[in-house]
Amino acid sequence: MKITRHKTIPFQIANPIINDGAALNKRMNSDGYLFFQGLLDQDSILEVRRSITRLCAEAGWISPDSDPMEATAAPDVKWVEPQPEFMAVYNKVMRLECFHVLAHQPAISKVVEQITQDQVLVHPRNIARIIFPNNEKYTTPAHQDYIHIQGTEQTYTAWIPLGECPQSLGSLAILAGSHRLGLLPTHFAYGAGACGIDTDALDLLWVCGDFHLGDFVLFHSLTVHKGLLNRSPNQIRLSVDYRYQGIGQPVTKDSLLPHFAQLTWEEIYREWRNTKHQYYWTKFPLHLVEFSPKFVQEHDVQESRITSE
Ligand SMILES: O=C(O)CCC(=O)C(=O)O
Repeated sequence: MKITRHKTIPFQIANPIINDGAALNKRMNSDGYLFFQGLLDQDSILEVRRSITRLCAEAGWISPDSDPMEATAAPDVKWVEPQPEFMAVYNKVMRLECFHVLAHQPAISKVVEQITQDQVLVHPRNIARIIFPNNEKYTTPAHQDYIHIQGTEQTYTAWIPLGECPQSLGSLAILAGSHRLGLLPTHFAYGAGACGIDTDALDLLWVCGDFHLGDFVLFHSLTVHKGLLNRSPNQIRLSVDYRYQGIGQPVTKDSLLPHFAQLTWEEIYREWRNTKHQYYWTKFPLHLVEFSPKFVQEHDVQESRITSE
């Protein structure tokens, strides 16, 4: 029998168990996610927001008479990845030092270290999201990250909004406990990743909430999650998602490349002021494995249609 659940409940807050490795593990194992409030450095997040909104403003994506930090979209602008107009700005975002450095927030690594019981590898393939309002067709579909990352299932994504992000601005929802179902079948979908999962028959609850500056949600690579529709009248939702695993686990070479791999690390690093967070993964004896295209291959043809729309 098909059980359809539409009920959504609030995130369970993990701050009270932050220093209790056993409790963190227990909750990650049962729920597939951990939601933390106010742990991240606000100034570092705002620096990334300032840098990205400046690039958006230069591209004419921000309403001309507004403060770029408010991320008010210019009328009739609605680009999505991987359209060339989007990628022209996105590749500038990829060059931002502060965007990559933010992935190394100690608060995130400390949690991942307790879960993996290993030294933490921060994947360098960092992702930024620039989500225009009321673009339902391209809202991130329900999916599992594993098919895009591979290496080890024990990879964890930290999703961080670059500012206040109420549900109405299109925050992230998590299907609690869905990682315990293993890898689920996918179908083509518009929106980030282009692979969707039909969740109607899954007897699980969606959890979500309003994010405040400094909040983040960390989830397992098999945890089903989706973007909520950005229903704001004109505000762009800005967020980043970063990935973490234990250094002893396998990792694909692709996870060590820049997102979309349109730029080289050399190009990305050209104007950085500090070298501390450059090529840091090359110092570790990593267990490199190949990425298998078998999970996404069938969707590629359709994905190329998005580019030409
Ligand atoms: O921010 C989004 O819309 C998508 C984020 C996502 O899918 C992820 O963090 O894995």
